[in-house]
Amino acid sequence: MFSQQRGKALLSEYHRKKLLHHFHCLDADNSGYIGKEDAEIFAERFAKIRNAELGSDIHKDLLFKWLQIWENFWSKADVDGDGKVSPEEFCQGVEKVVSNPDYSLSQSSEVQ
Ligand SMILES: [Ca+2]
Repeated sequence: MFSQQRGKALLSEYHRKKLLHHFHCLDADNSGYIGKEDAEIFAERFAKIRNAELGSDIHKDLLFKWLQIWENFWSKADVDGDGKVSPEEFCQGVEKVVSNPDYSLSQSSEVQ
């Protein structure tokens, strides 16, 4: 779980804007939050790209994968546990990963 980390701005304004752009791309239903339903929408979109019927094996497989992404990545930034990730939580979650030396993401050195 991510814990709150206030008063520590590791990300520049530039990176924050980039992150918020990513956030809005992931907010598929434009609710202002990233949630499980956005993962479901992505699964539908990807199924359509592959001309797969909703409910087909391809769609089910995509849905499973997108829900895994939600469970294993996006939902980790849900600090207050309301089941959705706000833009602020999203930025804080990324800051947390970037500032954690135990994470060895290949791009982490660029974001400093
Ligand atoms: Ca939340």
